[in-house]
Amino acid sequence: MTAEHDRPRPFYGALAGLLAGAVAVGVGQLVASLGAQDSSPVIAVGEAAIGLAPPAVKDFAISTFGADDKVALLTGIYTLLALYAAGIGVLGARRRGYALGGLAAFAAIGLAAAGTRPGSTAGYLTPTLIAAAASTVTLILLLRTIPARRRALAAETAPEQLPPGSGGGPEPPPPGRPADLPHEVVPPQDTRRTFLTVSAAAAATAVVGTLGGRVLAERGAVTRERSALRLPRPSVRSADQLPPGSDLRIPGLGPFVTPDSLFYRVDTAIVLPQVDPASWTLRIHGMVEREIEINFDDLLHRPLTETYVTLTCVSDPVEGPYIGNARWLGASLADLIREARPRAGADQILSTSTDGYTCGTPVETVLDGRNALLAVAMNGQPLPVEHGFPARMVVPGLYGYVSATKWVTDIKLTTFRAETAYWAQRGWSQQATIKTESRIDVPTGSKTLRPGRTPIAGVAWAQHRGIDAVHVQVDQGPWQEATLAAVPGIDTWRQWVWYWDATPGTHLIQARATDRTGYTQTAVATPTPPNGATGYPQVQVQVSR
Ligand SMILES: Nc1nc2c(c(=O)[nH]1)N[C@H]1C(S)=C(S)[C@@H](COP(=O)(O)O)O[C@H]1N2
Ligand SMILES: [Mo]
Repeated sequence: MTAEHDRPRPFYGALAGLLAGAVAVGVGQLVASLGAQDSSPVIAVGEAAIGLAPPAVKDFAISTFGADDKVALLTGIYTLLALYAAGIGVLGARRRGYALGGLAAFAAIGLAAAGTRPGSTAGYLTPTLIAAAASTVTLILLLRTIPARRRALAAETAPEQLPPGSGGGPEPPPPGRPADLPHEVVPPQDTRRTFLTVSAAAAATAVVGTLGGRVLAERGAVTRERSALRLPRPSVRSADQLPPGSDLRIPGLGPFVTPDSLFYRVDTAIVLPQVDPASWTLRIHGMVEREIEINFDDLLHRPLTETYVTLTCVSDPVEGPYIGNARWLGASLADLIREARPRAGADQILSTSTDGYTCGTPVETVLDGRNALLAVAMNGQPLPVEHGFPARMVVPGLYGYVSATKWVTDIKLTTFRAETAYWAQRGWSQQATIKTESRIDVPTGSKTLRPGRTPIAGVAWAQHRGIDAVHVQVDQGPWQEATLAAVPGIDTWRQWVWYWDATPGTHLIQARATDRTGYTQTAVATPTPPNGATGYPQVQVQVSR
């Protein structure tokens, strides 16, 4: 036998590391579920990673993974964690110090992430500390009992050849030199059995911790509060009736009102904030003459407006999906701000959500008469939790990151000079009006078309300016004016269609929108950072003979 056989096999080291990592995740999740969800080390690291990602990375994540960006992030974190844990195990099997050092580094990252979560208290450190302790115990127990190749061999072939007097369980090898021990010191079968027992216990802890954590976390969910909520009827203006013809009902064209299930979701929350309306309050303070605090009941008793507004994410690329139109019910945000009597010079409404996300909106825009809302309902139902239950801001005409704060509980009047909100700190523009843009929904270009009359249809938007015209171009031909659908106002997108007499061959179709100020969307292609993508939407189509 060669010296190779004397060393612990890397497989067992890796397994020990993975199990210790799984214990850390399970225990961390379980302990976190008893308090703040985002104090779990994995969640805290994930949310910190979102916060640290430069705009280009955020943009890449959103354009690559879309609404699954959080699943992708967590998958990435778990993959890195697994590799790291396996590595610690393999190294730790050689030298215990490596394992302990690796664990300490892991704990330090978890503590740093959890300790810097918005609103974090000393309690935020508990899940990571307990997880690290459980993980350390697991790893040490497993590393001690890793069956080396010769031991395993001995256990299989000649268990009765154990030296006498060694039946009292595994002796801990001296720290740092487990591999150099003479194997006969540890009874192979006991060792192996211990390794298997500890492994099974570790796996069980990981599973129970993760599932238990999920169950406990769901107890804190506000699903029941949401279904119990009775919405008042709109008192100011009802948008119940859409003008006839607002939906062209062309197959493949997105519906005028986006169903909640298809509505895009963009936010920094890995675990959705669960905000009980019974304890929700909104405070308006800062550069105001009169500080205001209202609770949810106060909010529901205010005059409520219902209106259609199309939300758009600044990260929506040309032809992208991060835009959706809904019917919102809410109180006038402008009235609330005015009641607080902003002081001269206050130009920014800095809104904050329960999870510490911040957003800066120009005071001037909110007060200019548009339907800026503190919304409580979306499409006739209380806001879905992922869309901000129980209250969010909706301001027609501004990208979501500068206007649409979900789970909003704090509004501070300040200046753009004095304070910079979350995404603006990360390189996006402090102020960003939604650009005049359009999208081609049909044809998609994926199917070969038949020659003859074919609808080319899509949506165009220039919220709070309104869409005046959409033109379509085939190859380098003339720009043709599309037919526009009806709209309830100027704050939504607008469907359009142009019927093309398709001719055999390959063609490039482009579109461009013109808003009611007379501005036509630019052909210049720009990426989404720092304030929204531009360029004509284009579809390449094949038409058969
Ligand atoms: N609390 C909170 N509100 C938020 C965000 C967020 O990350 N946290 N993201 C904003 C962004 S970037 C957009 S585009 C809109 C998206 O709203 P939706 O998820 O309801 O579609 O929410 C805005 N409100
Ligand atoms: Mo966004």
